[in-house]
Amino acid sequence: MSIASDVFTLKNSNGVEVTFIASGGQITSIKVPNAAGEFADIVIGYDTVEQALAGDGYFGALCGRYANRIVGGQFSVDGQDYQLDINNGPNHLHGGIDGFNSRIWEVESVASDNSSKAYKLSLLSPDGDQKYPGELRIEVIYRLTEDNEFFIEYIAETTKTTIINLTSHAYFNLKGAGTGTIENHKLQINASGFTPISGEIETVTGEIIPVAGSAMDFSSSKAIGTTCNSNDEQVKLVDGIDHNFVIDDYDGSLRLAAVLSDPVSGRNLKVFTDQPGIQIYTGSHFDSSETGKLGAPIIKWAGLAMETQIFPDSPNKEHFPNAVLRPGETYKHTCVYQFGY
Ligand code: FUC
Repeated sequence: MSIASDVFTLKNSNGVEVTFIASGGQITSIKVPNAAGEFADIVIGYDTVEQALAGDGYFGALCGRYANRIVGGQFSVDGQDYQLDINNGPNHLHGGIDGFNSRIWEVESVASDNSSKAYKLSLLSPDGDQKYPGELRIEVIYRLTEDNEFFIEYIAETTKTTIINLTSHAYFNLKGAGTGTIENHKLQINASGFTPISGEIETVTGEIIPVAGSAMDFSSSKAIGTTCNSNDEQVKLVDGIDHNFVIDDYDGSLRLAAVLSDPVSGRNLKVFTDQPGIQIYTGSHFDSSETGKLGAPIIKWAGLAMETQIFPDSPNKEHFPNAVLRPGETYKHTCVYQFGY
């Protein structure tokens, strides 16, 4: 049996190291080199496990049952209405007040070949858990390869028709956690559309609009600060970026979704996924009130979350990708973070 504070480490022969804890499967550090062989911890968070257990709760965590927002916490499946917790303004966010991000996941080492080291994280979510229908069995594989790729592979099955959308919530700062903001980081997203939000409902309106010509245009690599510091209406609503991008050419296969790079350290990060969307979040709610790694305050825009997922509020938007999972089906989701320089 795992306990919340159990710490696990994946390390490859290049010295790349991913550390996580059983609580929320929270990734507590990722150490990667740059071209000069200098290593940095590129995920924001805390210096100690004790702080991680008492802290924010979403840093590096597995989120579910439905990552992101569901308007009013309401949805229906098979003619049955459900009311979930409201824990974020008027909406349900990341599974509500008792999200998977703070559950104790059962962690075991799993057999792997020479080029890949892996752990399996399991969670049994009973029927009615978080007020969702169906008993949900979830397995997540964390796997680090010799090519400096960190795989997150999810599978889940249910006993009753339900909805599901799992994600991982690490915030990256490629210069190193605690060294400043990500304003100078460059971002490129393979998305020609995004799902705009409304200030009134505090999440997506249901529209999908082109990024072309707007502050959300990351079709070519661009400094994140250009967008965060702009007067764009969508940016002003959330003091930065907190938007779902519609990844081009979605067909369920694994493909490149985004590339983040830091001109100062020379490090970069490629995100691959088989999911239709990616929530890009600049950590706009951090207000320096918490002390993070290197003893530095966790400041606004300290890191960038790139959460591969189905779209926000898909259960209430018929034209959005399907988030329904039925008995006998298997939910599958792969996200790969590849570290380079
Ligand atoms: C992200 C954002 C939110 C939120 C949360 C912790 O997924 O969409 O706005 O603050 O993470």
